[in-house]
Parts: sequence; C-alpha cells; structure tokens
Amino acid sequence: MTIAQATMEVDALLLDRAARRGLRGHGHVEPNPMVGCVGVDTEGHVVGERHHRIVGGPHAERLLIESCGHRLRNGTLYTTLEPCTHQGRTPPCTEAILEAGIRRVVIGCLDPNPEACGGADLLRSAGLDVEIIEHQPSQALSAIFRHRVTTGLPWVIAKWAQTLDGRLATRSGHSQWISSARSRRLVHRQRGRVDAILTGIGTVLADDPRLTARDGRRRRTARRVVVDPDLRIPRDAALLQTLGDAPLTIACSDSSHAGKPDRVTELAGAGVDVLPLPPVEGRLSMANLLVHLSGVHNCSTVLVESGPGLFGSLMQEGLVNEAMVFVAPILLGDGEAMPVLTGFAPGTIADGDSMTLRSMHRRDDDVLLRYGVSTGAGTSP
Ligand code: AOF
Ligand code: ZN
Repeated sequence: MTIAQATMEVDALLLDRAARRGLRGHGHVEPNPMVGCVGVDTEGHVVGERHHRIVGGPHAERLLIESCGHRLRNGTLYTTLEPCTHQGRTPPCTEAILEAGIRRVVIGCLDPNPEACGGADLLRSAGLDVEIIEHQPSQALSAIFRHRVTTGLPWVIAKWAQTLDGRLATRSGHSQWISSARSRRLVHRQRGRVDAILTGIGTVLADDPRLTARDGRRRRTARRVVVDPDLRIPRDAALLQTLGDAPLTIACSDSSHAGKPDRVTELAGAGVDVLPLPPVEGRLSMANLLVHLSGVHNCSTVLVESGPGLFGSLMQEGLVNEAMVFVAPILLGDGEAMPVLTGFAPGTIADGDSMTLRSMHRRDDDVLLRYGVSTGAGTSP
C-alpha cells in the first residue's frame, strides 16, 4: 500500500467516526444539518470529537476547536460538512479554523446551503490543505438538510409493522399488535425526534391513535397530521382530546372545507390547523401538504404511520425518502387482509418499485429493515 492510499483509508475512517458522532444531533438540530467533527494533532492522535448539539447553538467545528485548544495547531480537522463561511445565528466556522492554526481540513460533503457554502475554497485560498472526499456516511448524515434546501420538502420516513406475509391488519382492520413491545418503543423514540407524524382518516377511525411520543425521552414534539378529505374525524377522537399534548393539522378537500363551514370553524376554534387541499387527478395533493408542513410549520422530518391508501399516494407522488419496516413472525394467510400499500398494478416484477436496503436489525422476534427510496435525494443515516 502506498502512503497516499494509507492516508485515504485513515481519512475515510476518521470521517466515519465524525459521521457516527454527528448522528447524536438527530431530533435536536433540525432544520439545521447534523454535523460531526474529529480533530487530529500533528502526531496523528485523535484529540477530540464533537457534534452539532442544538439548532442555533455553536457549530460542530467551533465546539471541537474550543475543546481542543492549542492541540489542533498544525493539525487536521475532519468534518462531515463543509465549514460555513457566513454569519448566521453563529459566526463563520472558517474564521475559527484559521484562528486555530489548523493546517489540513478533510470534508465529507459540500454544503448545499448557498448562504453558507464556499468554505473549502476560502480555506484553500488561505493556504490550508483541503480535501473533499465522496464520503457516503457524511452525505447520509446531511441528507435531510440537503433534501429540504434543494426541494423545499421535508424528509419523509414511511414506517409500518407487517406480518411475515406482508399485511398491516386483518380484513376487519385489527392490528394491535403486530410488532413486539420493544419494536414499538423504538417507534416512540422516533416519534420524539421528528417534526410531524402523518396518518390517514382510515387509521384514525380504526385505531383511534394519539400519535404522541410516550416512551423514551422526547427531543421535540411532533405535529400530528391527518389526511381527512371529508372531515370525518369524530368529535371524541383521541387526537382531538389531546390537543394540549401536541398540535394537529387536518388536511381536507377544498370542497369539504367550503361545504362544511361549521365543522371547519369548530375545529379551528379548538386550535386545529385545518388545511384545504386542491384535488389532483381526483386525490388530494400530498406534495401541497408537505409544502405546507415545511413552509408554515418549519417541518424537516415527517414520519408516516398510515394505511395502504395514503402510503400508496405518497409513493405515487414520489415523496417518500426512507422506509422503516418491522416484520413480525405472524402469518395471516388471508388475501383480503390489509396490504402495505395500494394504487399500483405493475404487470411485471421489474415494473415494481424497488428500494435499497440500508440496514437490518433483530428486535426480539421482529426484524427491523431500513430502506432508502430513490427519489434522487439520497438517503439519511
Ligand atoms: C449547523 N451546524 O455544525 C454546521 C452548520 O444559523 P447558523 O449560524 O447556525 O448556520 C447554519 C448553517 O451553517 C447551516 O445551514 C449550514 O449551511 C452551515 N453549517 N450548521 O447548524 C453545524 N457546520
Ligand atoms: Zn459553521
């Protein structure tokens, strides 16, 4: 192996470490990016690692530099995202890097934010040795941020629990519980890290869910969002009884909105955000809903916990970025039992939608599978 090859391997390993560290910010830093950094001194020793901890707080690079002091002089900074050049809520990281006398900066991916990018060129012009590496874990770490900056849409994670034969519920709609208690705890943890939880009126009528994060420590409070075209949500629905716990948006058709003014006034009076959506080819536009969640409610991440119709609509509109699937060792053996999604009828297997497997974990007797869905937006960690 040449010295250049060995350096590339070490660089990739240290960026891997920075990316793992950056993940700790999930649920704390959005809509800002998750970022991790590692500092190495002139002898090649790791002298510190830090991550971006909270939106509006100091960036990962500054936290690292503050924690390492003079030990980073002439050393190397590994960062998953290009250091920023701008004065935002915090001062530019490029300034801190220059002041610290760092000699080399290794970057896992460039900053898609036009206001903050350019750090690599700036540092290079100042005489530093700057390397930009195509580093998949760094790209995954900033995928949520990149997706919102480039499309204006939140990152959508479809979550479901299915039987081994691919069903969400029995034909009568019974589904409690398919996945194990341990799997369900993980879902509550995820609910406590996202900005919105999206479901359809079918799930509300069948399960009467609260869609709150009740297990584990919550990092943020997700807005509950129900797609209810005809405003059928019952007055005693748990979602309406728990408006003090988390906000609620109900998306309906613009015709129901116009046709049921008393119901709209009643819901709005209770504090519900009632959103009329125009029909697109006979269905409500999910893209419009996501634009509303991002633009009005500043949502970066949406967890979908829905039945087959809503999931099918989101897939058809190409709006799903990631799937989180719990497979339980149960067989229903019923062709009429509820499928995972509807709305597609490919003639051949090759015409089916394919996803990319990212990870698999055993949780008791369930298997958790995580998939990336290619909308051209990459994948998150
Ligand atoms: C972060 N954390 O560790 C890095 C970021 O408003 P500000 O000052 O927090 O600036 C946010 C921008 O800074 C963000 O959009 C991204 O382009 C860049 N880098 N941001 O929140 C970090 N390194
Ligand atoms: Zn910065």
